[in-house]
Amino acid sequence: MSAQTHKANAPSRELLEKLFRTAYKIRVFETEGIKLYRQGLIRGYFHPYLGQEGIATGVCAALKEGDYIASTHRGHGHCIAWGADVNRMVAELLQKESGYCRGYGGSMHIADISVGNLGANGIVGAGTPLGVGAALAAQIKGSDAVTVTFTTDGASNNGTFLESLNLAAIWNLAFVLVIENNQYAVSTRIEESTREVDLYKRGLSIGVESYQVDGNDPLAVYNLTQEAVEKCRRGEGPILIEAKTYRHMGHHVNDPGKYMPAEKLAYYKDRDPVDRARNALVEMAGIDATEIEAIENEIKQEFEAAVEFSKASREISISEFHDFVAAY
Ligand SMILES: Cc1ncc(C[n+]2csc(CCOP(=O)(O)OP(=O)(O)O)c2C)c(N)n1
Ligand SMILES: [Mg+2]
Repeated sequence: MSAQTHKANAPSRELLEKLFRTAYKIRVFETEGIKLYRQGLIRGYFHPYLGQEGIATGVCAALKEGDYIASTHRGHGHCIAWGADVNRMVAELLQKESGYCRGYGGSMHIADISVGNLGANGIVGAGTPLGVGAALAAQIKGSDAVTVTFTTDGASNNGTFLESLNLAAIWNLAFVLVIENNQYAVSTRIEESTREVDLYKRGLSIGVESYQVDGNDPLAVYNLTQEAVEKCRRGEGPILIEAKTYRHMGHHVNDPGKYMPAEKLAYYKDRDPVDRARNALVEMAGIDATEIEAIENEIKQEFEAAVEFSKASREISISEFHDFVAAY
């Protein structure tokens, strides 16, 4: 049990195109979504996934129908990579009835249990016990489903991290815990919150097979997750994956992120996950610039159509809110 780097097989054009499409779709969603926020159309918080696209993209491409994911407060990318309907996502952000949660949840509560998306979560670290619960249910039912929880460097200092992963380990659950180590919890640098910044080592300490991967390399993330998922389906779970990355901006849309050193930001922007997915498609599958442009235009149009769809949808009303709140 140790950290290992992945051994890449020759990827197919289909896979490379899928990775690029997903990463680019997330990029467009976040970039254009921020514009909607600035226009005052989105209320509440908005935590952009910009710079981290490689992780959701690579992980979700290695999963199949029937599997489960649990997300974080920075969850738009996970939903998109899981195949969520962009119309319903934008509508949710715009507080419209046609949104995933009828517009009552907003950015941090997009979920779709019907397809195994256990949801984004405003409580840091809460997706980990949720994911272990889903993995335990799958084991009891005798299903071969794998559950992936996306978690964060901040959450790795939360008690539920160790408690959940330890239970998954003693029960040999088909559970993959993916730490998106973007090296910040709001403005707190990881070096200020832990002595051991290589977070995969937390798994080793409790006997969990654990790996570290470049989270800005979608293909590397895919290859490693693929191996982890196969092991889980063979009953060799759980697996911990630490994916190192960096945000492209502050913690949320209104955080200028001035505390992020320019040199480090430039280092990670040079290793931009969307560019890497695009380059891989061009270099390994021989796709030309015209084809890339066509894919990009298609994705931008899909987002524009989602904005139109959402604007035309009915706004939620506060009086109806009580219809969806249960008191026991
Ligand atoms: C249990 C809990 N404690 C504190 C907060 C307030 N809070 C919101 S985001 C955040 C830290 C986020 O950092 P990290 O967990 O690394 O995730 P990232 O934002 O970097 O994706 C905190 C402390 C919270 N939402 N939930
Ligand atoms: Mg973080």
